[in-house]
Amino acid sequence: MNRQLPLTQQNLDQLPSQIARPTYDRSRLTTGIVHVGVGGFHRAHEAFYTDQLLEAGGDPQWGICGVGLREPDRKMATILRDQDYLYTLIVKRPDGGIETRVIGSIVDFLMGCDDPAAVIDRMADPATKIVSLTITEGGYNVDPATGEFNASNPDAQHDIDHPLQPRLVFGFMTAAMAKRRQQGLPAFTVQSCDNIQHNGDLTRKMLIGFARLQDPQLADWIEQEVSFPNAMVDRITPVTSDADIDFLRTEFGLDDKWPVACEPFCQWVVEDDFSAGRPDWQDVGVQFVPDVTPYEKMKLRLLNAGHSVLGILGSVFGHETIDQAIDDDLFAQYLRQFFDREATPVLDAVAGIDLDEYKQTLIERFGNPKIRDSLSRIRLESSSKLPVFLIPTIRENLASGGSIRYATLVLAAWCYYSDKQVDRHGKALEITDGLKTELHAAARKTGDDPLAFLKVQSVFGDLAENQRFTKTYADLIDRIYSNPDVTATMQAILSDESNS
Ligand code: CS2
Repeated sequence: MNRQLPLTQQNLDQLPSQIARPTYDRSRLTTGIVHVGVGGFHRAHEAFYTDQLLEAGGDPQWGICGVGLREPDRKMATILRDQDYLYTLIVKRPDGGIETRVIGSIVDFLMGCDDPAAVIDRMADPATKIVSLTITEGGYNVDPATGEFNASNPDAQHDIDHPLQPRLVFGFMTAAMAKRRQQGLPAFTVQSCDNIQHNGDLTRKMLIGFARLQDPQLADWIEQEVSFPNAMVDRITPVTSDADIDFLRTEFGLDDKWPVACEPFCQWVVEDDFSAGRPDWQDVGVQFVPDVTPYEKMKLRLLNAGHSVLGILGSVFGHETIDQAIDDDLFAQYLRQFFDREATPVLDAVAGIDLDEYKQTLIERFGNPKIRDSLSRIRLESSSKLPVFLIPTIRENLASGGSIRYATLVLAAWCYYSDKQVDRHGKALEITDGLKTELHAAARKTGDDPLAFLKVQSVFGDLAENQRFTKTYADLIDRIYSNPDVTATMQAILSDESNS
């Protein structure tokens, strides 16, 4: 197809009928939600649910204003603005079936680094009821030593000195809260959509921690007035590929500069604690529960940890994608054993959920061959992910006397690739991680001291003081360094365990 139709509001009517599109009147939408961190995940999840709701006749006050705080967000801002904030969601089923829908729930986009006042004003606007966040595990600015807000971050210092030109999301939200308080407006709800246990509680701690450094009275006000619902979020959303863009061009003649692809599965379990009201998301499948703890733990310790197991071991082996790794019988078996022997024994029961079935579903989701979720995405920012996804399982098994070898091998393989930066064939494996320099420097010393990598305190804490752990870890380091084909060690662990 030669003629390419640019994705804009005006062109929506001309799209081929196979592409679903908003039939609600987007010009009536106002922005009740300000979302910081508009990446693939937000666009496949919160914006998707909100679009579904608007399509079902939901209240038009719940349009979304996207916010980017930094220069790397500019590409998204520019593309969305050029496309009237529209983008295509490409849902890929494992059987090859594809559903496409243009999502219309985002109606504006602001860049904090260009115009901080515009972002603060939007958050402080009486129409704004929720500020939601996808700022990644590392974006919460936690001091690893104390678990408190990391005040030594230079950006935090900058924000304390320049309250109206903040850089961190906490500076923006604090400035907006100050304005609301001054004007006698109620607080907005702060809703974290990141993969962190008790993401709402952590956001509360960090926001109040920051506000207290700036204005203790305001911090008290936030403490009393703001709600921070905890939530479990889930939808596998790989990085958009050129093939996704080409697919829309060749199949439909649609020119969308940044669509988003995802799996059919989608889940959002949220504590119903919204001080300023919320969309009727329950009408489109969002689950509201009094306590999200068991759901989030189950997801982080099985799905996300499962990704890390396949992602890190698979990378060192030379696999490229999650489906390729799970298609390899040894990896599938190893993952299942990790789930059953290490992750599950330290999970709480989840009312209404059969864990066996959940694990089986995960294996099917990981196996979706159309998603092609790259291991390089899974490896991103491992230093923020593993302390949330995998290390707690090791700690709890150390405490209970449970098995730790499956998970510990992942840490040893992580050390190997942080040191060598190649897979077992010598092919480069890049490290994209806020702690890259520290990780590499520590891992490089492994030859002299097998436990050197564990000195990265912000990741491992005091794990290096546990003898059962260090013994297991040192043994696995020894094996991987003498034979970087991790499958030999995976095989050995599997057969040892089946004999035990
Ligand atoms: C992944 C997650 O980044 C990761 O390591 O495990 O992005 C995962 O795909 C999502 O949490 C799925 O909901």
